[in-house]
Amino acid sequence: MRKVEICMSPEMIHLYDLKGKNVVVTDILRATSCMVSGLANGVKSIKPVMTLEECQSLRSKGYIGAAERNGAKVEGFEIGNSPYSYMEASVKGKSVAVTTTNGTVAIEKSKEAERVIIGAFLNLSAVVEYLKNLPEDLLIVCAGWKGRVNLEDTLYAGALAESLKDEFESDSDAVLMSRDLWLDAQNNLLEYVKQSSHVQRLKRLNIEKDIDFCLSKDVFDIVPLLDGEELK
Ligand code: 3SL
Repeated sequence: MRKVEICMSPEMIHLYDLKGKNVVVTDILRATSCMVSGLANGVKSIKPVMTLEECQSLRSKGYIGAAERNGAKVEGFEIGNSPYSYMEASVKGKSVAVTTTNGTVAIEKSKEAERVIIGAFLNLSAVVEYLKNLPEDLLIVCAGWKGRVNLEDTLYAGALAESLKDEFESDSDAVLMSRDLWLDAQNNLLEYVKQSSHVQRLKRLNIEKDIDFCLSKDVFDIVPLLDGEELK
């Protein structure tokens, strides 16, 4: 049987062997939710980059620049990190270059994997069905917050591991804990996630509707994959 593990923060990724595995990267609030929303709504491709400078220089090559630091849009870029910006008509058919505080770091650190898959609640079932048909072991990488574990990514990891429990086995405590957390929270996800530190942080930015949207399940039926340097 295939195996599933959960890396609760990109700071712990050196503890895992990524080679030959499928990695699902998740940053529920909000980077991977934005990526899924954009690609499902006609964004041509998304190039995750680590720095504001790289993102800025890609703008001169025709990319739409998306930049977020500490939850806020960085001045001088077209869009920030709201899933609604990724669904605007102005980004349809365009390539987006994106840098965020945690999500793009998690993607960068996952690049050695066989496949890098972008996961969010918005495409949970699509990712589950996709993974059922692949022979490799699975690692779920949570973006967390500045190296620390967070609630919302852990809940997603638990939801994914729980949905795949008949196909993927695990002897990992991270999987056990995340699945239990998900089972406890699943019927009241919004209220549960409201306790999280990142929701408190984002509240100051008045983006409650982003949070509601990012916690919606199965809105989109796509599975974004890293193809070279770009998500498609
Ligand atoms: O850190 C990230 O990658 C972001 O998703 C954080 S925020 O939701 O834009 O605050």
